[in-house]
Amino acid sequence: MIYSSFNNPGLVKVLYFLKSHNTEYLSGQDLSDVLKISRVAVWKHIKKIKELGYKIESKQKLGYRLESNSEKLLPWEITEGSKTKIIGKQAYYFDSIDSTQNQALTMAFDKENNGAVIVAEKQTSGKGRLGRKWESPKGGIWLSIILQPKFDIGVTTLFPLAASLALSNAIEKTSKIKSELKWPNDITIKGKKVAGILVDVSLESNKIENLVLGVGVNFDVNTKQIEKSLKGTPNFYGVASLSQQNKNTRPIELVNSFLSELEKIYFMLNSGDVKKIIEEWTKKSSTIGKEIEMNTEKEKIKGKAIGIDDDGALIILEDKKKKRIIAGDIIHI
Ligand code: BT5
Repeated sequence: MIYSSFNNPGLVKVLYFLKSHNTEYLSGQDLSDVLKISRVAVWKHIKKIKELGYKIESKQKLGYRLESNSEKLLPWEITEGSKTKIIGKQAYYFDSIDSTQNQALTMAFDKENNGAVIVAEKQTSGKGRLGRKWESPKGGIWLSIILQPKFDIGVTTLFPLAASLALSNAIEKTSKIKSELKWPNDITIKGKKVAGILVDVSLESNKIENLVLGVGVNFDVNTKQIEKSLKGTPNFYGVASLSQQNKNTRPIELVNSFLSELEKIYFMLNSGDVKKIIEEWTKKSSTIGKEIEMNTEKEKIKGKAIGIDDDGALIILEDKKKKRIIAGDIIHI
């Protein structure tokens, strides 16, 4: 099942009319007259709206009233709810998909799709970095965003860190939960991973053609079950779920806040303003100041993380010498 923000204009019209009049009952005839659609069409849309998880009270002789919203991340909830200029102005919702990242990658070259958001209720083959597995059952927020940025190729390595900062800010704003940033792009709560970020970049003669940002948030998932299936996988260090900390936030509020935060940061990157992002990332980071270890095929690196460079590289002190780590998985020790 696929819905886009633009292929159901009738349904969206009825829904948003009900939303803006949710203190009163509206008859099928009222809706038909005001919205200039047939009564049969009104009835069909109401039926579909209910199937999508919105609660609509219907009373004989009085009509319909929207009682509550759907918990699904439906595309019109993203386009109508986000206060952004580019990001989230188009959205696609899949009830199930292999990977939103794969889907977004097939759409990323089309200029029309700049800022489009692809959301899935569950992924059957979710991806982490380096082709790893990303567990994506129902209850999480799994989305990818297509961007065609103006910034220089050098900014691509900082972008995932900036995106994780945007997500952490959005979590704090909507749920009042403090999360931490683990280099390079993980978001953690009490040392366990609550969200992961993946960025695929496509280059054309040294310029960024497009960039696909994948975001996975354990919003309301069974952490024990996921942990059981992930034991021993690379970069596994426990799973946290936002719902364990706060049950009152709605997923759509978090997504819309994230899109605003992301766009703010995206515009800063586009205008070359990286200092503030690095400062804020460092403030929220659990890595800086810690002893860390990293095992690569060639060597074992061990030292104290002291900061990040303008390109997002981690600077560590190893035997009093400064070293830059550009990519990889680190362990906090
Ligand atoms: C990431 O990779 O953290 C990037 C995750 C990106 C997922 C999103 S969901 C929407 C979009 N569509 C996709 O197909 N992907 C993106 P990395 O840092 O490499 O971490 C991968 C490791 O995290 C795995 O090897 C596991 O150990 C662990 N892991 C997998 N699923 C997890 C989960 N749900 N919660 C916490 N840890 C998980």
